[in-house]
Amino acid sequence: MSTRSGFIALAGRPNVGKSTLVNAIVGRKVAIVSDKPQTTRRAIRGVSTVDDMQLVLVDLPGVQRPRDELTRRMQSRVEAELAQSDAALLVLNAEQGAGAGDRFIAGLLSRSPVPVVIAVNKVDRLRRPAVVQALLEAESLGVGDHIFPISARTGEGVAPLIEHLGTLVPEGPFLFPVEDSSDQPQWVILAELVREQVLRRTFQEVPHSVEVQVEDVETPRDDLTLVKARVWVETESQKGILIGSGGSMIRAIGTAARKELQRELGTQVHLDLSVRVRRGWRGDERLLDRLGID
Ligand SMILES: Nc1nc2c(ncn2[C@@H]2O[C@H](COP(=O)(O)OP(=O)(O)OP(=O)(O)O)[C@@H](O)[C@H]2O)c(=O)[nH]1
Ligand SMILES: [Mg+2]
Repeated sequence: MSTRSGFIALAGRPNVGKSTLVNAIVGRKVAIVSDKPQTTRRAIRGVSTVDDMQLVLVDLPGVQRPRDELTRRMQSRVEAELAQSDAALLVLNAEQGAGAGDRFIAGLLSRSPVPVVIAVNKVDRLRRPAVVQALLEAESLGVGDHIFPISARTGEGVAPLIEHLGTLVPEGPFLFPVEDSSDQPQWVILAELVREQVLRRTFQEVPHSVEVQVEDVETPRDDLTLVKARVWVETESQKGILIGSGGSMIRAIGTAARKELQRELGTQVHLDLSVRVRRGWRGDERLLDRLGID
């Protein structure tokens, strides 16, 4: 049987639904999702293998103007991944049409040699005439021969998109073992699931100031995993917010995160969470290296 396999890099502004779409195509949660912009910080490869076709979806941070070493690394990662992929999938938010940020990204993509496909996401939020309007705006970006209206949340329109992406990857051996769904090491997956619960419960600058590091994973029994994780914040007041009055916030984060870790690991989980202040961690190159953000 001849196989096809290749990399599809997702580009788009923060919060348009790139990670939700990668999860929908892979069929399981490989990337965390939140309603806060700049959720994704690393390039995450999500793998979908169906019959003789393997698509490697490269989820990327939303394209934005860098503000510090963290966001500088995120943007240079986006450019490097786009250059190395077989195709780029530009994701737009149908509710917002095509704005200046989208035009900037379209410009980047039009100068790259890879084929571009556009997914106009979140059509579940719109009536038909508004969807048509969003598709016209997408077309006006002048990149991409194919435009797909989709909802990553409901799955509407995702199957034809997958089928088209399959025509863009070359014949060749699978790039990942068929049983794999992601390239992320376990300690990163676990840390991200904890961070997702922090993002759900925090606002304004706090989500951007939080990073989670898993320090230790032990399996004393087949049905029990001990996970020790550290939540980094930048200021004492953020630490206070995350701990909450009488520890209520950190308990809520811990309870919700533990459920997610149990789902991921398939065992009972004991989660030991601590909150630490590290001023300016977003500019700390050594810490970013250790966190795998490169
Ligand atoms: N209604 C609706 N909401 C969606 C859809 N896709 C994503 N969302 C929501 O949009 C928000 C952002 O989704 P993400 O997948 O985290 O977006 P992203 O593009 O990966 O964002 P960054 O990682 O910050 O660049 C979340 O609240 C999602 O639940 C969709 O098809 N319909
Ligand atoms: Mg994302």
